[in-house]
Amino acid sequence: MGHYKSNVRDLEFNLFEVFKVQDRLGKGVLAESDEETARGVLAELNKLASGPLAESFADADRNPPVYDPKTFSATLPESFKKSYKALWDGEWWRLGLTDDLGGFGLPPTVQWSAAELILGANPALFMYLAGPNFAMIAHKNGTEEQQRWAQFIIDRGWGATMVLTEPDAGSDVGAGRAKAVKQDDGSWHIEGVKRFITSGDQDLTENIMHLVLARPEGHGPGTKGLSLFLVPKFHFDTETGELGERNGAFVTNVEHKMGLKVSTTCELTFGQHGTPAKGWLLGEVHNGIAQMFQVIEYARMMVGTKAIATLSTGYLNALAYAKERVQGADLPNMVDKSAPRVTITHHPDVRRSLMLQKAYAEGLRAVYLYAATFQDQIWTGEGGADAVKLAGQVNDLLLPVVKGVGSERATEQLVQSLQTLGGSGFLQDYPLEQYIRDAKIDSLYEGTTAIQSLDFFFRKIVRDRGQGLAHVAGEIQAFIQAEGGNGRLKRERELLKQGLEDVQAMLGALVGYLTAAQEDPRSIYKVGQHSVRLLMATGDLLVGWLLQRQAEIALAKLDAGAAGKDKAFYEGKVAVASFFAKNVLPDLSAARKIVEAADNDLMDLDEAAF
Ligand code: ST9
Ligand code: FAD
Repeated sequence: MGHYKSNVRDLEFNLFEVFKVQDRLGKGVLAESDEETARGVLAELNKLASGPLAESFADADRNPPVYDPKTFSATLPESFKKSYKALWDGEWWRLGLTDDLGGFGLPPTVQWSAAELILGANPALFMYLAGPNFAMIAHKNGTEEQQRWAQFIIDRGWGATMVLTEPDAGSDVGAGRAKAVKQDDGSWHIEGVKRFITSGDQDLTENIMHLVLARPEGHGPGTKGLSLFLVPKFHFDTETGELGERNGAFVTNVEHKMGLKVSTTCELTFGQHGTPAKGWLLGEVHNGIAQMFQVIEYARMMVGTKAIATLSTGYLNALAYAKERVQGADLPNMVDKSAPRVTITHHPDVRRSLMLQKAYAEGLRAVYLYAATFQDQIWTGEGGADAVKLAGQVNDLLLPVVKGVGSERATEQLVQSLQTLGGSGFLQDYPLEQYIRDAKIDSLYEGTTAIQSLDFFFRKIVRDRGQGLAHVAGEIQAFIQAEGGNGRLKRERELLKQGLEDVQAMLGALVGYLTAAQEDPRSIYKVGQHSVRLLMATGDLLVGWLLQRQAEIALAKLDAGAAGKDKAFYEGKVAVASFFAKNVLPDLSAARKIVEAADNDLMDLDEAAF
């Protein structure tokens, strides 16, 4: 048995019973697909993920990539290369592509469900698959000539990277100093050092296309002064794609990390080893940060889904262990020293923890798939221009929740999954310790949680004038008022109503502090102190709501006589929604009180007092 425990039943429940994705299939750009195709894809990929992809997960952690400074190259472990080959040969990289570039014609909801299986089994594999996906973005933004290059990336299976970070430019991308110097032949020479570049080198693909942010000489400061350049590892014949000379972008170090070790994290040095690093301006327009954000948006969704995928397999591993492990007597018999010993699933605290793990694993899965339903709408263009615009706003609003809350809750709950295994969880015999190490990165890269929370409040709510938010709040409100479930889950709906009010009040308080900053600029510190709290509270509200939506469907199925495994599945859905409403949603009232009572004592304190 491999380490990966998938949950295809829950993916399909979301897709076909909750979000009714099948209603979209068979039309327009999705004309070639139907429910059976989508289920078939998940079933096949599940076999691959649980078997050949998961197989190298631990080995590649224990035998991480080796860097050779003489050749500036990184070599990956053979076990991992075998898994990558299985994934590549299965043409799974086509899943994320549009039809014109050879995609499978399936919508983002199905693409992300499929992605969860790869990301849960062996996340670095997915990241090395970036070539075709980044090529699609290069194709969309590129000149006609560059569109041909994008096709080479896809057809020849090249790797790709996103290159923003520098030693002094992490969260603050606009502080980047790498520069670009225009050449007479229309190309550019890139000069500088980039840091922490994922997949910067590997020996899986014949070439790598780096998507690099650099500042053309004379351009202004900040992110708006950056442009995006296509910088290949090897030059290539622009007619045939055949490889030529080595370009001057060299990996000068590979980092030693806490986890996700098989994913190379590289220092990438441009134009400092005797060979110029030639790059080409994407689309021949200076619009780098906006172009790069097309990549970042995809990558943020990917990181959130990765965290949630790991949380889910962590929970299912903990559950399997708990059902087998016998320890102690049932609590009512605790004084009887000869009472029969029971499996730890009998202990209330183990049950509490398992149910909370389930709530976040399944609730956050629903959140990322809910976000993907808006991506579906953008993908198909259904509903016309206004509807697609609104779908874009809602998707933008949800991305920091998927990424920020997904990664934070995964980190927190994976520690609880390990706890369920007791001391055994601390051993490398079980995957939990690696899950924790591999998933910790998710709250850091692609914008830390603090950055997600600022994006959420300032850009996705205030700058959006609350339009995306109003749509989501309207859906939650409508659900509360609809009173489905035939009078059942009434208390849970009341708790959800209170949760919605609490989050709205928190937001109101933060907007108030922002408005007050016009008079007292330091008032904005109150926003900065509580933006993560708002983001996390919104995540809990969405989890609570979507679990209740699922419970309503589950109740109907139970009423209709669901039996066997289905009965247990639906009963679990009702139970988890109720548990989350009663045990987590009330915390939002406390969070609201904290936000409403915010002061600036923390900011007035001398640094020496910390
Ligand atoms: C990284 C990579 O960490 C991690 C690993 C990734 C691996 C990738 C692998 C992918 C795999 C793919 C595989 C596919 C396989 C498919 C198989 C299928 C089965 N939204 O607010 P301003 C833009 S990479 C959109 O003033 P500052 C916008 O253009 C490193 N756009 O910002 C805006 O202009 P305007 C990641 C946004 O104060 C402009 O930026 N690093 C957004 O100048 C300026 O905005 C980070 O993420 C947005 N949310 O700069 C950095 N926000 O306003 C984190 C901004 O006119 N730091 N723009 O529209 C930040 O995000 C900062 O907030 C900042 C601040 C840099 C944006
Ligand atoms: P800093 O920006 O120095 O942040 C330090 C702390 O300060 C954080 O807690 C942060 O939340 C907080 N902070 C910073 N600014 C603010 C603010 N304005 N408000 C509130 N809090 C703030 N980059 C790439 O370009 N390409 C890649 O492929 C890539 N892959 C990576 C892979 C790995 C394994 C790692 C570790 C990093 C990778 N990165 C990559 C870089 C990654 O995106 C950055 O590490 C991340 O954006 C944070 O930047 P930093 O590490 O410099 O931290």
